[in-house]
Amino acid sequence: MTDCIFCKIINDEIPSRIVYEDDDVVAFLDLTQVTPGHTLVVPKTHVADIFELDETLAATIGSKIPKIAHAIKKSNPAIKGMNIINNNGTIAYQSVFHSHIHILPRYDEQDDFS
Ligand code: DGP
Repeated sequence: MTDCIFCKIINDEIPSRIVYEDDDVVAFLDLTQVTPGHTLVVPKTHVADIFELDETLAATIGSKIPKIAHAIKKSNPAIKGMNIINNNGTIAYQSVFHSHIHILPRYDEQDDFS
């Protein structure tokens, strides 16, 4: 899709910090970095949200999450856990309408990212 920001990242038309890529998905650092290492896993096929995702593509994306999560955790020993989140629809805080999974590393409570 021509004015989709994530399609532009996938097509290398705008820069991103890619942490993983294969034939099906690309994973890159979220611009806003809610916590350090905040990563988005994005299918290379444009689908807006969970309601456009078929079972095959959903299974493909899901199958990539553990190895990407492991790679992120391995990159920083301070990571203690992760939230894995998928927002669907404006009401659910989706702001980019190309389906994606957030991987949010979590650290000790006392860690200060300000
Ligand atoms: P959501 O609100 O669930 O649709 O998440 C969209 C995320 O996409 C949000 O956390 C910010 C991120 N984002 C938006 N534009 C860009 C961009 O141009 N580059 C990168 N790396 N992330 C972006």
